[in-house]
Amino acid sequence: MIATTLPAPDAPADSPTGAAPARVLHFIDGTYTAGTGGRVFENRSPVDGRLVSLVHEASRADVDDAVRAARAALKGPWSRMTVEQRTAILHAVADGITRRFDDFLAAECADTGKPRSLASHIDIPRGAANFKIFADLVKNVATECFEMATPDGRGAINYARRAPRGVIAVISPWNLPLLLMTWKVGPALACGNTVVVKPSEETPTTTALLGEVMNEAGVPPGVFNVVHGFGPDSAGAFLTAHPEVDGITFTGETRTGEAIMKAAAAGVRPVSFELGGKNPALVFADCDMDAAIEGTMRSVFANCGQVCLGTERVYVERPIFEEFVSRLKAGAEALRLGRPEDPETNLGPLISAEHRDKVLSYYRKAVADGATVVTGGGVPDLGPELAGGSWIQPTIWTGLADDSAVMREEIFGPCCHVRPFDTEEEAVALANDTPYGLAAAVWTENVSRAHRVSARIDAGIVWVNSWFLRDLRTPFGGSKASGIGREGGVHGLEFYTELKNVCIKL
Ligand code: NAD
Ligand code: 6OD
Repeated sequence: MIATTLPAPDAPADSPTGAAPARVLHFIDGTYTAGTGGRVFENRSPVDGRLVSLVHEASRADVDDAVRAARAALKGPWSRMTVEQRTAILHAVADGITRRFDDFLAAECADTGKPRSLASHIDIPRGAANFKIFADLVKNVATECFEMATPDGRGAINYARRAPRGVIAVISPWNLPLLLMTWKVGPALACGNTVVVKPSEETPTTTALLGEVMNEAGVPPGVFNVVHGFGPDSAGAFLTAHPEVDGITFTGETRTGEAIMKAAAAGVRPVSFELGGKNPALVFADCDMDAAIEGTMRSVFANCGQVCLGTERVYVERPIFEEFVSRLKAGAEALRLGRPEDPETNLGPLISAEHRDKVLSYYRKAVADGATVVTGGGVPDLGPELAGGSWIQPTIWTGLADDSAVMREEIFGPCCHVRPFDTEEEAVALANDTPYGLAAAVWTENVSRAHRVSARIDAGIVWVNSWFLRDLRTPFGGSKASGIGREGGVHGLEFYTELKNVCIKL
């Protein structure tokens, strides 16, 4: 078996066993490599701050090597496979993830600190599903055909063909590392492209591990490549600016999307962007209150609030406002913070000390702007063993003005503001009063209202009486500052393939 790790020559002083920490390597042309840069960075556990691994940072030359391998692979055996052969290999990749479930689970929880119960239910199964769904989909995609008249009376036939776009750069975030990376690698490979992935510097391990599965499944060398590093002046910027990259698919912050879009302008390369959100939930007095509380609890606190689709603004119709706030408070206070492996844990830490500083700055801003802190608002004391982790209290506010920073900016933590409304008109206006347009949740038992309100909300995804209920055949993406394009089902084919018209004169 190929190793994602190398023994380190220099065990750091804080290694509890004195053993050398794991090393996370690049995966280029089917082989793990430390690269040429010689620099490593630390990957620390958000649970307790212990060193998880040392990660090799790609130099510009390493990124060149990865892109060169991906370009060469476009002309190799991968391009000569039938769609049946290619998609059979992608099924083998999905099966490989399932077979190595425990390895992926351990790696994902070590990098993110998220509860095992969450990662085993969502992150790892979706890692496998993301290959199966797109493998099955590309076998059944039809393209259009038009017959036309010509002056000589013989006519012509037009038909469309889809070709792979080429070398795709995949830049992924840290919140759902395997899920969000495979959500892009799955369709990219199913369409016959090759990829170079730059996972988040916070969560490199499951992407690195996927290289082993790719080799075991028979994916030809160079089709799937991984380089590690940061964004600016590092692997992310080297990759997105690389002239031999034909398209960039990115999930992350809107501001990073702006920087990547500038890089993509050189050579007019297409982008597919899944960006930030400031998602509203509208809770009408005619809702099923138990379902609305359960769904809002998940949408605010799942993954410690680090879900792009999560709710940060909750609008509740005035007659049920007090009851809703009090039940949400009780739910938040019942959450169990703890280690990933503890089956009782349902709230992990934030991803890093740096991200906790950012979220805490909003906790302070809320108070400075006059919020009522319904619950939380600070850092919990979980004892000396977890004192080095990035823990934070789940938090609920009321009483903020609609234009306060906490109401306008994405926080990406386990927190929300709850505000009353009086009419449907007002609720829709409040929901849309944001530069973002990713997702919204509507809670009502009135079916006409459900259709009416969903139609008027400016967002790429609206859930009614549910949240994060995913059918992978459906379009996924955001409007306004939340993204460009749609992935999911056939919609991703617009980005992952180049559509060509062939006109044949008869
Ligand atoms: P981020 O934008 O900081 O980083 C994402 C990735 O981009 C990382 O791999 C990072 O190294 C890389 N990067 C950063 N600067 C770069 C640059 N200049 N050039 C190239 N690459 C660069 O995002 P994050 O903090 O990892 O993730 C959280 C954000 O992602 C939140 O805003 C969240 O809403 C968003 N997100 C959106 C979706 C969606 O589907 N819309 C899904 C998940 C997360
Ligand atoms: O479910 C998905 O396919 C998806 N892209 C989810 C995004 C979650 C954001 O954090």
